Parts: sequence; C-alpha cells; structure tokens
Amino acid sequence: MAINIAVIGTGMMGSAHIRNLKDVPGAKLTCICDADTDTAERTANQNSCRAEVDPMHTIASDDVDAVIIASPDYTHASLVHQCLKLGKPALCEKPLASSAADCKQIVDAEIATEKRLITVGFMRRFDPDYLALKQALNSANTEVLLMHCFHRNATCPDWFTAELTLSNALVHEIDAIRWLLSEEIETVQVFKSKKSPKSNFDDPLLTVLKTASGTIVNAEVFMQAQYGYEIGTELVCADRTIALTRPSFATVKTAGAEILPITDDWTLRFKRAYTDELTNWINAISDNRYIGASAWDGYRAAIVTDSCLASRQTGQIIDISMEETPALYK
Ligand code: ISE
Repeated sequence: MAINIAVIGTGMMGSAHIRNLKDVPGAKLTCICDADTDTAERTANQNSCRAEVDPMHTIASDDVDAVIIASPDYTHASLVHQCLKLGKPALCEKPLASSAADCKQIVDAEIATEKRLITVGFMRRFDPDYLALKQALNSANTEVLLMHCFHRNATCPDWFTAELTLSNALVHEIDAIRWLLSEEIETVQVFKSKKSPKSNFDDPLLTVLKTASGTIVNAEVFMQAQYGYEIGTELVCADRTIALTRPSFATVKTAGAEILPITDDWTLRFKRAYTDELTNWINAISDNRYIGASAWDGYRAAIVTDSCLASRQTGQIIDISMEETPALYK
C-alpha cells in the first residue's frame, strides 16, 4: 500500500523533494503545504494533490501518513514535535533544529515515544560517491590520519550569513565526518580568512575539527565561489589516500580545451542521493524499520555547530563534551 506524503515548504529543497518523489515507488504525494496560499495552490495543482497553508493541520490530516519537512530552518523543531506527538514518521531537512538545546528536546520527546520516527536529511549518507568512499575506507582496514574537505556554492541568497554557513552548509561535513569515521568530534576552531570581495559576510570560513581518536579534519566552506557547486573530501591514511570521486557529467573537448562541466545546483549534484534517501525512507516506513541519520545524529551535529558558532566569535578552540548514546539510538 502506498505511503501518503505531505511536503511542507516549496523552496529549493521542498521543490526538489516534490520532483524526486515521482521516482520513488510506494510514495504518494497527497498534500503540499506552503505559508503562501498562491504558491501552495499553484504547486499542488501542478502535482495533482491538495494544498494547505497550515503545517500543523497538514501533519494532523488523515490523508498524511508521513511528512517531509523542508520549510525554513527555524520552523523545523515545532513541526518535528507535532510529528512525534501524532506518531507520524518525518524526514526533516537539516538542521534538525536551530540549536543543540532544541535538538535535545526533540531527542527526549522521541525517546518518550519509544520509537524512532525522525530522520534528518543528511542525504550524503546515500550518495553513491560517499558510499564508495566509505566502502574503500572500510575495506582498507586502515586509520585516517588527516581529512581534507571543501564545500563550495556558486552563490547564495542575499539573506545568507556566516552563521548560516556553519549551521546550514558546514553541518553536512559535520555529519559526514561522524558517519565516515564512525566517531565523535571533540574540538573545533573556526578561522576567518580574507573575505571574498563578492561577499557581504565572512566567506570563506575554514574550520579545523579534531575527532576523539585524534584525526584532524580541515573543512573549507565557501558560499560564493562563483565557478559552481563542488564538494570534495580526501582521507589521508598511512599507506594511501582515498578521495571522493567527482560526479560524472560528460566531458566536452572544444576550442583547444577539455571541459569537465561543474553544475551550480546542489539538487543536481546530489540528485541520486536525494532520490535514494527518499526511496530508502519510504521502504523503511513500509517495513517498520528505520534508516538514515537519526534525531540523535541531528543533535550531535547541532552540538558541533553551536561550538563552531561560538568559535567564530572568539577564534578559540572549543571542547565538545561527550555523552552516552541513548539505547534507542544504538
Ligand atoms: C544547502 O542548504 C544545502 O542543503 C546543500 O546541500 C548545501 O550543500 C548547500 O551549501 C546549502 O546551502
């Protein structure tokens, strides 16, 4: 039987999920919710489903079995709580909430339900290139000494800030580090470099993170790199390096040059990851299983983000406290 889905939010990510849901067997889009009535109705008409403007009512509706939360970041926490209250599975875009304290309340509320209902949209865990990287690392049976990451957007919206660079963009690297290395991050330090003349905030930022076992990771996030959207990761091990493959768009040879195009659209770069994330999420709901990044992962990522935000203010190294993983998330 198909799972009836509501998508809340029709911005860049909500629209991508609406498109990608068409490729996901077993999912039926029944409702699109947007705070703007015209946008909600137009998008719902285009997708042959009904429109809502009230997200709380959307989640409570009988024709909604599971919810994709892709509204602005600051709205995530209250919507996730509504899903938990009504026992409905949710795929919530990152970040899970605006602060670690808010994420902790979500974790506590989920533990009280005794069931894992919340998946955080850390879709890189489903990206074929990241999965290949993780597999190459696991089969090499070696230790990672150093890790280099970069995360570049061509441009970002006018309202973007250095804080969002950390909470909205770097948070992907934070989760990828924890997931790839299977360990927690113990310290962080954020460096402002020279500011790009194209930017009105500190851009790029470089963050240095240290894991519990002592691996040092440097992560550049550059929100206005101009040339395109590009993600890179290289693991430096004792006898090898293991790097993320670049996604293959066709190579073009013309006018004395060989061109390997780079998209400027992250929903294209990670199309397969987003679709596989949705497919796995729907299958897991049907089988009463759980997949992907949990509310606990969202909480641990938020602790690291909050520490990065603090370090950006002072330039100091921030120590991050370790906590026992609750039984529900083991
Ligand atoms: C954006 O919000 C995303 O979710 C993308 O995955 C990320 O790479 C991009 O930098 C963010 O701005």
